[in-house]
Amino acid sequence: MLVVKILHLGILFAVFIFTIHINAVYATVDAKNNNSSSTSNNTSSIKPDNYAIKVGEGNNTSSITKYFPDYVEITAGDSITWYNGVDVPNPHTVTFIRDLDNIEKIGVPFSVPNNTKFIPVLNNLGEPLEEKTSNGTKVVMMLNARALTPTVITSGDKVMKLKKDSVYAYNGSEKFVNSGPLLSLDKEQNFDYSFSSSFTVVFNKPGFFEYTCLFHPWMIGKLLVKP
Ligand SMILES: [Cu+2]
Repeated sequence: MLVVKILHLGILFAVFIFTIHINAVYATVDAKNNNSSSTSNNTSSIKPDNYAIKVGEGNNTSSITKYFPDYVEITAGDSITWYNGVDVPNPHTVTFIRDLDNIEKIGVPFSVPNNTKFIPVLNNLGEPLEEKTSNGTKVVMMLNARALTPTVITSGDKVMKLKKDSVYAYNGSEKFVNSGPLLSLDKEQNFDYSFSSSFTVVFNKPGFFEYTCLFHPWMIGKLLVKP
């Protein structure tokens, strides 16, 4: 029962914490090819391309939770830079998840001794979302740093923290590759934490890959990396 509640809370966190979205039907494609190349010739003399994908679109009345474009074909060695395209501080992530067991949710439960006291630092504002259990511990919901900062979890379960606005070389075997929340440039000051405004991934390994947004799991992006 508790587990069900906690799972539910995790979903609530993801859906609830940030702005409510109007998932409007919209189909503008805004692919920018920063270094356009007219050939798909795969010789080492061809300079890799960098593609830009806009993450979300909209303003203070309507927000579109979609990647623009949501499908691209690139060549091994190319890179993609994702950036937030919303006019208001509305965060989205770019998150590659190898399988469902590897999802890192925004809010996750932790067990602490029952007598643990949480002391607010902001003018006595706030209190932890917690629940007592029968075994002398309590369960508190915490924000998950792996969801909220640029993070990679390798196939060997090594957790790596990336820098803000990182460039990461994806090898296709990672369990979890996450941009953390991306915010439009100049919108970062709306939060107490310094988020990224872009995330760049270099794709050296051919394959078909999908990614999503941890806040809006219905946002799906796909890409084909050709040899
Ligand atoms: Cu999103």
